[in-house]
Formats: sequence, C-alpha cells, structure tokens
Amino acid sequence: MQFIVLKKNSLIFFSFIVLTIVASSIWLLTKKESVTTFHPSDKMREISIVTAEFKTTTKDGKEIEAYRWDPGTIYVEKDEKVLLRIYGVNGQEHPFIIEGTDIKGTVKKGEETAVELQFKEEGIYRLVCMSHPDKGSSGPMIANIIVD
Ligand SMILES: [Cu+2]
Repeated sequence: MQFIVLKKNSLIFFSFIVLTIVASSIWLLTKKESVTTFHPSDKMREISIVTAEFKTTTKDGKEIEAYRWDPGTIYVEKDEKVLLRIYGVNGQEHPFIIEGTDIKGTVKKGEETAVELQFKEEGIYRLVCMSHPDKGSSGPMIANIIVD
C-alpha cells in the first residue's frame, strides 16, 4: 500500500494554491457578469447649439451685425431620437420654427430651450429664427438639420 506523504508546509502551500484558484475564479466570474450586465444606454443623443452674433463696424463707422445658430449645420439619422438643446448667448430673444414640422419655440438670453427631434423622412430641415430670417433683419439665422 502506498501513502502520499504530505508535510505540514506542503499542505499549507497547496491549500494556498487552491484558495488562490478559487478566489481567482470567483473574481473572474463576477467580472464577466459585470461585463454582460452592461447595456448600451437608450438615452437620447443630445446636440447642443448656441445663439451667436457677428458684429463689426464699417469704414464709415456704421455698425453691422448678424445673428447665427452655432453650429449652423447638425446631422441626425432618420428615425433617431435627438434632444436639441439651444442656449441663448447673443440676442435677447429668438423665436424659431423648424420648417416641415410643427416644432417651434423661443430661445432667450441666458436660458436653454430643449426640443425633441425625430424625423421620419430624410431631407434638409431648416431651423429658422423668425426675428432674423435674412440679411435685412440681421441674419440669416438659419441652421440646417441634415437627416439621412
Ligand atoms: Cu434670432
């Protein structure tokens, strides 16, 4: 009959190895679980723009200005839900519409106006400030929303 003789030190060593393996396994399993429980956020994508102003004085001392949405072009996917945040920096008030939709609102200085966007059809939708729609009214304050 054969016996496996283990010294006390060997027993402690092997116990340590087994314990390390068990601990590592638990850690790895827990870690794997935490990876699989990751879900992509279904939070809406947010796009932030501001109201801006260009201002200068001509040679003959005349002050000229133009209000703008900045950035002036934004891109969204068809059917994508987007939260458009517009912060009023320059100009007291900008009442706006988005052509081809019933979206409208007003951006006031120092305040943020947020609108939800979701376009069912591709195209270029214009965000138009009704106070500054063209050069003659210190515009054109028009941004293009590209949907594709
Ligand atoms: Cu405006």
